Amino acid sequence: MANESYDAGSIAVLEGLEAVRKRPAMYIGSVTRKGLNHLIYEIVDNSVDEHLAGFCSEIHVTLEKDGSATVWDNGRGIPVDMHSKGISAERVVFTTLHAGGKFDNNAYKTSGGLHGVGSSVVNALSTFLEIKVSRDGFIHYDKYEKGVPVVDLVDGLLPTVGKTRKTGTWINFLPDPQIFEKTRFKGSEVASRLHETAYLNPNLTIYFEDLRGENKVSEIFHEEEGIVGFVKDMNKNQETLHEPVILRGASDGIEVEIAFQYTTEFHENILGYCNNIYNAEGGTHLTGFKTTFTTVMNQYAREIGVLKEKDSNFTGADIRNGMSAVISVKHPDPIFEGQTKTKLDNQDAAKVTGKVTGDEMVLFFDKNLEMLKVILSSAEKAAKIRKAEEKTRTNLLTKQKYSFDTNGKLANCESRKAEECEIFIVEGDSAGGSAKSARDRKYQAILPIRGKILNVEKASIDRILANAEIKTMITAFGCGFSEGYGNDFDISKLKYDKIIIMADADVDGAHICTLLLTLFYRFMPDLIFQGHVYIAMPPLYKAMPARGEEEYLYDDEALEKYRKKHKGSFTLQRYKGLGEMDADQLWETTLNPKTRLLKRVEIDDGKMASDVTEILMGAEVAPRRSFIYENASYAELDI
Ligand code: TSJ
Repeated sequence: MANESYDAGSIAVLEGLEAVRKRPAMYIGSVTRKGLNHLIYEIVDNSVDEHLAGFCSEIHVTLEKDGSATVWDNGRGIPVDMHSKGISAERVVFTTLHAGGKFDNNAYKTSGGLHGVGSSVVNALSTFLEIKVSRDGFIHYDKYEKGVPVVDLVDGLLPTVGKTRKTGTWINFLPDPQIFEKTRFKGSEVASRLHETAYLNPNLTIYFEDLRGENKVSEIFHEEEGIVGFVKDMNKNQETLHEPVILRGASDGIEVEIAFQYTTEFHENILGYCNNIYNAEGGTHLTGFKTTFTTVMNQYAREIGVLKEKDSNFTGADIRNGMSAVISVKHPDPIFEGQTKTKLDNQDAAKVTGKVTGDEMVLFFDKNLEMLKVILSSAEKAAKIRKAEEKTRTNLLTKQKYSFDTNGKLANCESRKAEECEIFIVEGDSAGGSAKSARDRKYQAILPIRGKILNVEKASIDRILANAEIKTMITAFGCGFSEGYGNDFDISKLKYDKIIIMADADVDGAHICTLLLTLFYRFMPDLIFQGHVYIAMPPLYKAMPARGEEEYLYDDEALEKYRKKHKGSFTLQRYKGLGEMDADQLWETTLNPKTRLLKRVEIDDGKMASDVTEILMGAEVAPRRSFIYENASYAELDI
């Protein structure tokens, strides 16, 4: 009997993992580098859970020379004893989809969204996965290949490979190149995510090593100040108005922690987390915080006379003008919704976050009147600008309705099927002109923009909307914009599947990219989050060999490679800018989906999101440039 049920069980297991290998994207979101890095986060999240349960203080993450990743912790070690199915509990963890339930060891599982799909999915998608569990005096060993166990059990239990007094879990796995388009983890992104985890878990120390390059990378993330440190990090290149404030509290089994600090900047930057997961689309915790914060601040403003009886209230956006904040909640049963399942949906999270915000901010500001005044004067400034420009804005918006599609500069495409349409935003009139004649007018639209668009980080919303280039863009995309005075953004109305920024590969081009990405990120973030924004990579050179085919080279590295490979003589043509290419060349190199090179812009975690604004704003051009090209990442040949 026992044997029969074991066989039945193991067949079900294999079918389960086979399903993961057949449709990996369903389980990890994508098989690009983003999905690849997710494998590491899936594993690390298990160790973080062990930390939250109170048993683990260290996590070590190593990117190995052979392309595999090693993760180990000093927790209790995955249980290895006999599970009810008649096999080691460890086998159940690695071969059952959503092995959870019985093994849930703490109240705040990092489940929901793309996260928490678990170790079995990583196992299924790895060429091999090796495990050592230190527990009960022994080191227990197991190994899988593409999810299938290759170690013989001893009386249903794992073999041991040594004795130890310590406890913990060690695993090493190699992502399967049959599954993933890219199998090289992106070190900087993994490090950034681990740093974020350290900010959210102040008693945890995370050791990160990247042994793959010439120079070994080694970093230790330990952030005793927690999210206060996170907010300081967000504001590190900004002028701040006060020391960060921390508000903490709990109710109904939900824990809330909020850190904020105002800067002289002209916008808000508020990051939400639930159970350590970044909520790119925000959600109820953010709403709860914002609503209460606005109400209480307006009450204070009247109390101390910043608002007179006849004055109308500050808007929420007025009050949050210049605010950087991190809101971290722990919820026993989180529900995520939204386009990318990254929006917290629990109503009780709004209630409790609101309550903690109200109670704690009153306790704080009653004792810190000076800071209260500084913050209210920032709100006053924002309100003044808003009022002065509100009228103009009304005019602009009505006008905009009627100017729809009549803007002379947009060369629209013929197709109205959004899923096949592309819009190129082209720097400069001459490049715009060539692009217009080179394009496939059936599905490619060209929108030339002149000179430099406004720096949206520095300008008020009204000036931004008054800017001709920006207005044209918003109108062309068709889905409105969100921020501040209402949320009119509707991605379902987007008229193009791909929005492609086409700028020269020089400093000015990088600047244009920066400004456009900042614009999208602030006012149409879903365009980026849902993968609609791309950067065209025009080649720097064309190599024309005496014999053989000519080849476009996209960077200096490619040129080096070419020089090494081609012994014979060749002519090298260097493109200075898009404007120099004729229509045929432009088609071949930048427009033709069969031959062009596009980079999709992806912003994954909250820390990176806050760094975007930060890095994009920094005064120096060089780091910006490298930021764009590294983090507008995942160069994909779009064939
Ligand atoms: F993802 C994974 F399974 F591969 C993995 C899990 C990888 C790594 C590096 C660590 C872990 C992990 C799991 N660390 N700590 C744990 N803890 C447990 O699984 C555990 C330990 C004890 C008990 C208990 O009730 O005694 C329960 C659990 C879930």
